[in-house]
Amino acid sequence: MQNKRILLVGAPVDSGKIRLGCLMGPDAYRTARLGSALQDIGHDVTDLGNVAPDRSDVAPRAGLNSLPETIGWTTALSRAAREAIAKGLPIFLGGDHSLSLGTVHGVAAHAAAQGKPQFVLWLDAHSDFHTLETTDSGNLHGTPLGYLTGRTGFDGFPAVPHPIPEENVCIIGLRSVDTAERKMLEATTIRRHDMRDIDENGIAKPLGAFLELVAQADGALHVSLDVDFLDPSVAPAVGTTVPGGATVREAHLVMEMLHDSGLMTSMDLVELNPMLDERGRTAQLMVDLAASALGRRVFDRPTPRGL
Ligand code: 4U7
Ligand code: MN
Ligand code: MN
Ligand code: MN
Repeated sequence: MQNKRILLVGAPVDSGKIRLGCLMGPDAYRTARLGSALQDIGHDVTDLGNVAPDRSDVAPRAGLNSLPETIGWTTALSRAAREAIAKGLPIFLGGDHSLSLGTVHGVAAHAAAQGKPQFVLWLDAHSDFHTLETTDSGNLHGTPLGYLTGRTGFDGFPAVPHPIPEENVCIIGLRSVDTAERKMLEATTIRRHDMRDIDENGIAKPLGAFLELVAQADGALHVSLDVDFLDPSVAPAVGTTVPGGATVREAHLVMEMLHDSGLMTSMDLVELNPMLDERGRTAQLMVDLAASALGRRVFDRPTPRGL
């Protein structure tokens, strides 16, 4: 049996893009019984409820959607993340991906205080590497990796005293990268594996190599799982679907390897929009993936009950 202390932290952030619905994500995960799934494999689970955004007096900016609101979420979630990670392994229940502006900011501060290097695994169809200056859509869920790696162009946001070193970031699942992001990304040492790379080489090798680096550095590892990492045929409940994503088994294998490594110290589940789901199947898949990441094995997945 496992016995980690797991904290569920609701982050009903919906300010990172135009289409609404991600604010229902935390309750969809609760309804799909994330807490008891983790208890069933032996963990001590505490649901801390939902975080509320700080008030922000930053002025709105033309071309950027909900900038003040997103800054208010960033400061509140950074604080909540620092508090939660001091007690155990937080799982942040999104909410759109702009929540990672705050959660990773917070966990990185905790790692720095402990003298540990922070690593980030970004499972996503997109690179989310825009700045406030380069985004065309104005949707801030497309910016967290730019912010967290310390790029300039985030006026109004809290400073990033502990930027994630580029070589400590690994993105897997890429298949939709804007021109501005590609140009910036190509000038970095961020590790990136697009779906063609996964098709040719499988998902285990690049992930295993990254986990090896984390282990050698004795680092902290934050995992940010965007629903659109998955193929839309198995995970329809997301606004930014891109065909050609990870299969159910590829995603589970990532989670199983994360568990075996024992390295994951925090996790985001992001971009679930329950308004777009089909009978809860995407919420359920995300819950099953989180359970795999925390130790549920493929041969002891329960037959669904209560249908
Ligand atoms: B997600 C996009 F233009 N790049 O900037 C943008 F394609 O958190 C999409 O990964 C961003 O879902 C997707 O708006 C953000 C777009
Ligand atoms: Mn994303
Ligand atoms: Mn995405
Ligand atoms: Mn764009």
